[in-house]
Amino acid sequence: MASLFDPFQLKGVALRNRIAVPPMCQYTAEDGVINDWHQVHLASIARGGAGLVIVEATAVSPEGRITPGCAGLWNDAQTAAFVPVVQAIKAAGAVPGIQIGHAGRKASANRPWEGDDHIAASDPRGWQTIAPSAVAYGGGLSKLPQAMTTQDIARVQADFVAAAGRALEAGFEWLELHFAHGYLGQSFFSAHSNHRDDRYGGNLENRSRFLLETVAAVREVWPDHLPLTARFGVIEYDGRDDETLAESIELTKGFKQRGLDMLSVSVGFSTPSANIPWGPAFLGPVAERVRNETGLPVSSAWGFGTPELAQQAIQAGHLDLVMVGRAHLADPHWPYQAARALGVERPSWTLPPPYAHWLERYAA
Ligand code: 8OZ
Repeated sequence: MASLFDPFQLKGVALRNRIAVPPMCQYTAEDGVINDWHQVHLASIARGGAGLVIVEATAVSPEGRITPGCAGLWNDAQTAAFVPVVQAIKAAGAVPGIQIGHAGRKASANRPWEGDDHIAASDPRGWQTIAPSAVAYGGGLSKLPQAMTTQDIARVQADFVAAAGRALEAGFEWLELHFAHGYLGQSFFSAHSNHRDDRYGGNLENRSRFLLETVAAVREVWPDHLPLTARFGVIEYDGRDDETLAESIELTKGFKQRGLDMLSVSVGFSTPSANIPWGPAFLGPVAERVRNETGLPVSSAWGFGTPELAQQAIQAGHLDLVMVGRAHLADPHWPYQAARALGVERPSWTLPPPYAHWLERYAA
């Protein structure tokens, strides 16, 4: 039986264990350039022992940012600022990953602690949003996006490819495409947000087209030996779950054919009226079904943040990799503490010799 603390190999990349840190937006970049805070945040978490640390949702273009404080990867200054972060994550023994994305109709928002709503049209901090169709999300995110032309679609796909190239240049070894949470990729797939009547909307094949083309285009520039993954909301909890899940599984098969290496299974967040059954490890069985029906390795997040739940998700075969996010913010040494709680002896992967020396020499 596999354990949370077993190594995990995907393509040419070896993780020291099956604990991964998912992207967690800090909303504190300036003009998309990350800073000392991101360095401290990511380096300290990497030091704690996770196998993989994925940098927050990073926009492929200025209008793709969720908030004005989101990280970006469309220019040289942004690329250069990631280099020391990559180096720190590697020095701490973890694999450096990054999530690239475009927020679509959910872009141009205030930071969560400053309203979490759309920035008013009259505010110079905001911008025109774009989406498959001119349909607003609703609630506090009520700005009407501009429907994308096919030229806009080609341009955003080229932005994804360019950002992937920049991620490689910065030294990242794991690339995740953000196709979840009601952002641009998800919104092409979901009929809640995609009302197009051209080849990018309508039936499953057309609603999948933007995502599949983007995966194929990024795979062309992202080296074959490095993992390419996507985070995708396979289910909405909007009362149409059987159909959505069946369609998501078809889409995932298409991802696999185009060279995607793993799916990070999440919720769609395409409608504010969803009724999500939040609870411990609630996505575990959903992820297992996606893996069983597609043959693609899976990870997931949301509610796996106790040692027992994380270990159980691996041992039960629900997940290949467990994403532990918020628990790492509360305790950057979560893997070390989890190993102790589960009785895993001498987790050398998290105790470099100087730490082992100090912790063991004067043991009480
Ligand atoms: C969960 C729920 C809503 C938004 C992301 C900032 O996915 C998010 C997010 C996560 O990047």
